[in-house]
Amino acid sequence: MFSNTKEFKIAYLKKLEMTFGTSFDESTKREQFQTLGAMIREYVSSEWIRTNEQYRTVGGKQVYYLSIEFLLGRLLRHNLMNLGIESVVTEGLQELGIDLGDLEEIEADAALGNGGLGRLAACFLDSLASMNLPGHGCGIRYKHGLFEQKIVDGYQVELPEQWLRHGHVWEVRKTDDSVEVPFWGKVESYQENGKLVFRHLHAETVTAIPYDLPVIGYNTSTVNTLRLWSAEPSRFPANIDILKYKKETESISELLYPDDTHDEGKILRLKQQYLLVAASLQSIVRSYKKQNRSLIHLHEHVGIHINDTHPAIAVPELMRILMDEEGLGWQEAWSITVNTLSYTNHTTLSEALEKWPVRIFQPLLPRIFMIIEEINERFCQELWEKFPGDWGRIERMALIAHGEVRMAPLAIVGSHSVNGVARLHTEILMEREMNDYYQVFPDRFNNKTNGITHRRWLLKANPNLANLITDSIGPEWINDTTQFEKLLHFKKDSVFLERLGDIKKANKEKLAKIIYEKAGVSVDTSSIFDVQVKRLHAYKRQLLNVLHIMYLYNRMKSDSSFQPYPRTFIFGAKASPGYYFAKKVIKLINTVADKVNHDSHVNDKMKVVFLENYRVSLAEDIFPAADISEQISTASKEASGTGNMKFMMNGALTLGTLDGANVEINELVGEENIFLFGLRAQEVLNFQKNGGYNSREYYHYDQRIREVTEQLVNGFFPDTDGEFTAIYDSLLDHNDQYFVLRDFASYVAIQEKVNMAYQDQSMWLEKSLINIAKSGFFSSDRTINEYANQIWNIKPFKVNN
Ligand code: 26W
Repeated sequence: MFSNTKEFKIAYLKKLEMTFGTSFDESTKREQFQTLGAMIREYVSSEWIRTNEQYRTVGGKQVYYLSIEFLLGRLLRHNLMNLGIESVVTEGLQELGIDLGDLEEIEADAALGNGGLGRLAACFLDSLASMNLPGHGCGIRYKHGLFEQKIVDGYQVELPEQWLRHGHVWEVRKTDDSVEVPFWGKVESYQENGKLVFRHLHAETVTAIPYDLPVIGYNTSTVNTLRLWSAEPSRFPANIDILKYKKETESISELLYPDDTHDEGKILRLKQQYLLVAASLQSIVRSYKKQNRSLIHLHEHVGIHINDTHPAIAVPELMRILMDEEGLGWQEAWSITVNTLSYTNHTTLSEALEKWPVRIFQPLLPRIFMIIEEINERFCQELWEKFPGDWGRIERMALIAHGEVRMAPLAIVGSHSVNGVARLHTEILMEREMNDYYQVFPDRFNNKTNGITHRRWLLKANPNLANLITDSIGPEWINDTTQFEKLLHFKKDSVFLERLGDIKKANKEKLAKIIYEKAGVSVDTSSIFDVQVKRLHAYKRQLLNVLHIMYLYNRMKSDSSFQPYPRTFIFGAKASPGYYFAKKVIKLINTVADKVNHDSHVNDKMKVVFLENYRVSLAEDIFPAADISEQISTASKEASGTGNMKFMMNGALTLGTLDGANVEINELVGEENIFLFGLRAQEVLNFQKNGGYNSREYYHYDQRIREVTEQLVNGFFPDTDGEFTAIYDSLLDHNDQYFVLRDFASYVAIQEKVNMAYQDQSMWLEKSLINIAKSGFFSSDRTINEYANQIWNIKPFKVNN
């Protein structure tokens, strides 16, 4: 590349002039950004080609991670960092009078995901490449990513997201690798030299065009690929309405479905899932065959991972390819399929489990449906032999029942591995949600506790802390986060702890500026920054957080002796557009913020901020500035959480329930370095199974609860009558599904403990350091290492230059 700023400047200016035909002085920030992006992408091409070449020629097994979401965020500084040229480029640009930060701001987030599942996929890609593991991503190139959120008069308003408006510097369109994907039509079967063969007739085909993005590993020559498919009209079939066909076809990759826990069941979503799966599998098998290996050995050279049930159609699609296109028999095809596929479950929420009505599924995907019927037939036969006469079990476990195709059972039966994303979650899957399948396939179930890429969420997002760590224990942690343990040596080192405190304070100052710019609220950076950022969902209990704030407000107003340590409550959350309750909670948070922030009796001690349009690039400014990490989901509902890990790695203390990965955070840091409260998972599951919870009791016995709930409907908030009735009713009439009132008292108590603890800064900083030191386990490098060794059986491969 360019080893010094001089070389960089020459190459950069030449590229800019060549690309935009404009002089540097005339060039716009966007032209300057696109020039730099294009330079990097072109530069990595040779390593990219070499990586693929060597994978093809000498490489071992490769894995393809199929995900309907990849929440990538911005890639400019991340790629510069992984290429080890961040400083030469920063200085080179400086010498040209450009601030790299300004160019960064130009790049739109690639928001091709909703939340946890999509961001996990992005972190996994970074770990695979940085660990020289042959692992690629397969996704959809949505024209519009997750909507842009505007808060208007306290309400969420969704605006279409336009990340591709100015093109996308990182992608390469690979037209010649396009694939035809058939929809509709019918299947005809006939004998051919003694074999039953199937032909898909009168299908409406769509052309899937791949756009490839380089996935650049950290400080290595490995460049893996993220292939994003875009739907385009294939050759225009005769006698159809061209415009309708064109619109319908392109609409398949037009938009990311903005729901992250609610199965909409829309046919367009099913088309998206089949486009992703059919295009990916056809292109995977096509490049595999180029290696002149027999398909009999496919599973020894290719692993295909199903990220939740959204790509579960991979099971019948691989069967279709192996049988209909490659001529294998059922049994052969089935064992290859099971050994090639593996599946991860990310949620136990019933409304998130995908079930496709047969009346939608069968006409759209006739051949695929036939194969699922056969898989189901054979599976139920097996069950009958294992559990003769046990109709109930077969009815519960069937892949097709009550006119629906159940996608989770399909993924389980068709995969050799089924994993949960945190230990508690996997236990709940094995003992409850998927116990029937666990009994039949005990060896398939395993746990892989989630992780995050410390390169983005610490090295990039919090460079001051990263430097302090490197100064203290050396740079090895960047490739091996178990090194963090060495930081424990400094837990009594006041100089070190003071630097840690200064870094946190500086990050809080930086965030305070953003809060003032974006939300117009001035916050006190010496206050406790208490942060809850994640999708808005009832089970994540942003409502509990805001009811506590109302309680504090009431107390401050009624009891002048009540002087809690100053606190700034920061929220960031998008609600699925159709999720009425969630949107009401956003309105409530903004209404409370308005009241608190404009009340001079309290606003020197308390501020509430709702940061709009929470996304990856904003999150990178929030985690480094947090003191308290709110992880307060109803126990048993949050499969893992990954925000909790990002806060921990940036020195925030977790305030949470023993849910998801909080359980493993607690085990690592010890309960004196975390703030736990609330019902345990077992208690919640028992209440759900056996009843016995009556929220009205807590309303009656706890005056604090009565006051805050009544304030939702008694005009406490001016001209909002009826605005929050739905919330009020959910708590009292619908018996508070997520135990908000049940956990209220212990939440207030633990918040009081935080209040006291924070006032002993040296003790607080020691706890903060212990959290950082113990966060190494939550690097996605550890997680991917486990997937590689225990599920995919892939080995690191050093690409040599
Ligand atoms: C059908 C609609 C839909 C869309 C997305 C249903 C479910 C999803 C995802 C599975 C929801 C999700 O993002 N789950 C989150 O996954 C994270 C990564 O494993 C976990 O850390 C979170 O706990 C889990 O809620």
